[in-house]
Amino acid sequence: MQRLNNNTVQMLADVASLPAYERDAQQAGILHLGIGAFHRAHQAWYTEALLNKGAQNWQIIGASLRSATVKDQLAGQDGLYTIVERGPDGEKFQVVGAVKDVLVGPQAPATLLEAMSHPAIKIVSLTVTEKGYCHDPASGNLNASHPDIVHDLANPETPRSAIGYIVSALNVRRLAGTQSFTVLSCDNLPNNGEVLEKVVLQYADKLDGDLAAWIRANTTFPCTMIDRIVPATTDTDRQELEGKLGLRDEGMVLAEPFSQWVIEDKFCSDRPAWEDVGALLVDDVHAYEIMKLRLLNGSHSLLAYTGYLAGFDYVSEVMREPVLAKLCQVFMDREVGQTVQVPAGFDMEEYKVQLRERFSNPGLKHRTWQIAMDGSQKIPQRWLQTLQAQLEGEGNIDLLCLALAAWIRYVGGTDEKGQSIDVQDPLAAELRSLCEEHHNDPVARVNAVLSVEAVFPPAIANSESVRAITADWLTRIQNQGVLAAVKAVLS
Ligand code: CS2
Repeated sequence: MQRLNNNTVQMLADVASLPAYERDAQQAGILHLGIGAFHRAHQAWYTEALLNKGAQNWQIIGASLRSATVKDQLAGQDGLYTIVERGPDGEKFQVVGAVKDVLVGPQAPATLLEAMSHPAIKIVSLTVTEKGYCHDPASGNLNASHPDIVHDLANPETPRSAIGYIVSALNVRRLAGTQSFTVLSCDNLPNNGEVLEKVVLQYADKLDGDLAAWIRANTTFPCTMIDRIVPATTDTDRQELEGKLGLRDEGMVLAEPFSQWVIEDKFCSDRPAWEDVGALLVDDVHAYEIMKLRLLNGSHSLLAYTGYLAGFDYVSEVMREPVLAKLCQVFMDREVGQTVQVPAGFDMEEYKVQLRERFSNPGLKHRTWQIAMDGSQKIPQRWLQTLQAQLEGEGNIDLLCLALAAWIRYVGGTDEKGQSIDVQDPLAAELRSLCEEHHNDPVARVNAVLSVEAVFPPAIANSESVRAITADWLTRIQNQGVLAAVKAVLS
């Protein structure tokens, strides 16, 4: 089967929208670290819309900091790939040309650093997931004993972490007298720009105080809120698309129709006019971030752990189970919604309904297991800040504690049928051994897990009510199974 590439792309003219600009006449203006499916369906999609409208020199050089998978996928395709946008009523295909090249850090760190240091690059953006920030999620400080940070401080010319690459590239620009680039975090962290700025400056300070001072004076780190549901692509997806297009596309991504990008307008260099293609450029992203992280991602994680334990593979299946759909609604209405300030012009009730419709989209096979990954890095901003706000306001915390109990049950590593769970989490081993140590005692198990300081702030770890309600849920989940336990409370 022929591959999608410059020579074959015109064969798709009748079924897909294609790049409407001269790709070879464009320079790259953005270098993106972490070119996974999410970036290709989100920031690259916005940028493509702008290139299609005639914008110049904003193509993207993508970089992977771990594997060569995306490079290999796009190598035979001249960087072209298809976005399959799938809603409840059908699907649309768009071939995207925004990605000029893909580099792989571990294969050639010097090449990646050179690309980042090129004056044409105005923005280094990143989606490296929560754990890619090498920080302590509870305090926001750089984790100086993180193996990649230890390595990068000793070998700044061949870094491994995003932080190491950013600081070394900024150093090259400083020494060459080149203008700084803007560092644009696009990960699901609250105050993502500020979190990144803090770890970058703490890291730079350890290398060279003058460099840290130069970064402080010359570089900006806007905050962003990013939103689009993009499940990991599977081989079945690729095969299905091949049947529909008559071409093989190894780099395809699947996404829902909905998309949102809110960006703090704080760039130290030129930027694309993303506001012309639907992004919102604002002075303050905070309210949007909180709303999205607590309502969307918070509910997503709740559905992922309870749904996985109840035996569901996909989020849309979880939403078809009335008990869990109701749980999601009550969680939003009674607990999370209480802590969220609605950004101007937003209708919160409509937003919550829309979220549940998005979760129910049967066209997306979004695995509960995928969302359940890296819980220790995700739950602070998804649940714990909400929990803290509810504790301070003496609000309801029952379902937040249920969420915690389901997570504790999950990281124990065995599901309700006795099958082992492939728990993917930087703290997986520690969490599992805490659970095993207190296998027969839910109260002790909850106390032990809540004492993990990298995840739980003292206000939560020491809260008697959080401990008691969570232990109670864990006992009920163990005795009755998660569905029956939830049903007993919500019906
Ligand atoms: C999900 C997110 O995997 C996860 O943890 O909650 O990737 C979610 O789909 C996106 O943030 C939606 O914008």
